Amino acid sequence: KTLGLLTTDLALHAPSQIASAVKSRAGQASASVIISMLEQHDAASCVAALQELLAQRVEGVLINVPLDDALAQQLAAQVHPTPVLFLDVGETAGVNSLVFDARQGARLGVEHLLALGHRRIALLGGPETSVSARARFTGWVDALADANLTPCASACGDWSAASGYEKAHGLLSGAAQPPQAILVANDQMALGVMRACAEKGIAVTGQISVVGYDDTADSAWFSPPLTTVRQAFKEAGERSVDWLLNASEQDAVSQICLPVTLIERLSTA
Ligand code: IPT
Repeated sequence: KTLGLLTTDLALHAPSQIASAVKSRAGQASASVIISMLEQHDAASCVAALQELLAQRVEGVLINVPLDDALAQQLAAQVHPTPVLFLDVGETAGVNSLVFDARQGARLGVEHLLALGHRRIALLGGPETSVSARARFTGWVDALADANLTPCASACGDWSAASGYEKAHGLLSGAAQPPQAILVANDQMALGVMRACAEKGIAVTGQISVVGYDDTADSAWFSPPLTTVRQAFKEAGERSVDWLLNASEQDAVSQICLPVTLIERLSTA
C-alpha cells in the first residue's frame, strides 16, 4: 500500500517526530509513505497539496496540519472515498481524527504549578492560527479560573525557540511583581524562555518555574531538564498508520482522543 502524509513544517520538532513514527510503522507493514509538506496552511495550498498526493494514487491520507473545522471538512470531502485521518483538528470538526487531549494537558500543567504553591502564573501560547494552540490556551485559563486565578501576563509565539526567547523578554519585564512560573505551549519555545531567564539573571528554578508541552526527544537535555506535558508522538504515528491500513470506506466517523502525561523534571520547583 501507499499512504500519503500531508504535514505542517517538518523543521518543527513535533511534526518531524510524528512523520518519523509514521514512516517506520508503515515500513514495518511494507507500506510506503509519500510526504507532502506545507509551509502555508491556507485553503488553496492545502487543496493543491492534497490533489498532488491523490494523483499519486495514495490509498490513505494522514493530515497533520492545524485546521479549522470548515477547512477540515472541505478536505475530508476532497479526499473521499479514500480513507483520511486528521491529527490536528478540534472535536467539533466531525471528521476522522486522532488527537491528544489538550484540555487535560493544560490542566496537568496548571495543577502541577498550583501544587508547588505558585499563584502568579504567566502563559506563553502558540500561534492563534493553530486549533491546538488555542485549545491549550483556553485550557490553562479555565484551569486557573477554577482556582480563582487569572494569568498574570500572557503572549503568543509561533512555536519556535526564537519566539519563546523574544516573548519571554516581554513577559519578564515591566510587571512590578514578576511571574513565579510560566506555562509554555511547546518545548521549543520553553528553550527560548529559559535562555531569556538566564540572560536576565532569573534562576530556573529558585526564582521561576517553567513548564513545556510536547516532551520532544531533546527536552530531557535542556538545562535544567524540562518539566513538560508529554504527547506520545511515536504511539500517535503508529496508531494513525494502523488505523489507515485497517480503514474501509463505509466506516463511521472515528474520533480518537489520546491521553497526555506530565513529566516532572528540574525546571519546576
Ligand atoms: C503540535 C506541537 O505541540 C507544537 O509544538 C508544534 O510543533 C505544532 O504541533 C505544529 O503544528 S502537536 C500537534 C499534533 C497538535
